[in-house]
Amino acid sequence: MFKEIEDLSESLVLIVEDSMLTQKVISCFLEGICSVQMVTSGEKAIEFCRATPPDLILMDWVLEGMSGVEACKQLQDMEGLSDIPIIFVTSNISEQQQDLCWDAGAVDFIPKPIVAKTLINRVKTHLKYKQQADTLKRYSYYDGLTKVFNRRFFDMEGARQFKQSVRQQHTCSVVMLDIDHFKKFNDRYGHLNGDDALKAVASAIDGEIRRPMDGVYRYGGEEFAILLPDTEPDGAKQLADQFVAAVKALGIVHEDSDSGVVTISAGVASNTRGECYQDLEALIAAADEALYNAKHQGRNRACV
Ligand code: GH3
Ligand code: MG
Ligand code: MG
Ligand code: MG
Ligand code: MG
Repeated sequence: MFKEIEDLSESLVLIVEDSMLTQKVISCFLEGICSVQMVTSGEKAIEFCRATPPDLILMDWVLEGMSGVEACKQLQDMEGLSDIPIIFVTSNISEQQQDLCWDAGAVDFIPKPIVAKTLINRVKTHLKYKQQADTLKRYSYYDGLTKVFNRRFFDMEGARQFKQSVRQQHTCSVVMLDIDHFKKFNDRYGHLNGDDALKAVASAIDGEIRRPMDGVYRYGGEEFAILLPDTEPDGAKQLADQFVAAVKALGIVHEDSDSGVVTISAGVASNTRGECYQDLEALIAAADEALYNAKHQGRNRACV
């Protein structure tokens, strides 16, 4: 779910520097502005970024083993790490070195000996840019009302995951959910209460998700889709039953619903070796058909 960020103190800067003295100087200048982590080589920087992608990297030029430029190039080519801004920190930077630095994908450089104000301002500027870029990215992937992923991201992620599962010959599953008699809920309790119910339903569904690769998406008005990579039909059905139970357990009063509270219906479909679909659209159509059956069998249930 989407979370807002406010200041730079939560931003993480990785310092790649083999001189203890320079490490101390930089971390002293940045104290109180952002959090700072140190590594002493390009190899360790890559390892660190894989586990914990920082918001900014301050990269030394001359390092033991891989050079700073080489580490910068490798990071720029790695999936999910290419948007981490890298600033070189280096002495006597020649015109040729400046060329190399830009070509490797750096966003800036800071000359040594380090001037405190220059370091602080460049770091602050790039952290703010990074934060704004991250925020925009989040806004473009999340639904404003329910804070789960939006339809736009579903179309991107769904297609990518479907192709990946076919390539790896893994089963992937999708669950389509629809709130029962939601028009009547709006008619009786008003649109604002309808919005609150939608938020509560989204949050209840999200609360059942345990694996980081599983995602909840607002597919349409009061419809949600859940993408479950590497999930067999039994597991997907079990999770769908959990969604149905979790929403009912919210106990949101709905006098025009059969059970007296807000409920959902769910349809499950899986792309397996035995039952394979041509594309994501075909898989969704199968889940929609199952959802239709759930509605016709009396709602408040999940069907395969
Ligand atoms: P069924 O059980 O067959 O799904 O009936 P239903 O009334 O839920 O289905 P229908 O598709 O007829 O109505 C969906 C309703 O969802 C209508 C619409 O007003 C409501 N809805 C869609 N998006 C929103 C939203 O963002 N906020 C609110 N409050 N209501 C929404
Ligand atoms: Mg060095
Ligand atoms: Mg609907
Ligand atoms: Mg509905
Ligand atoms: Mg089937």
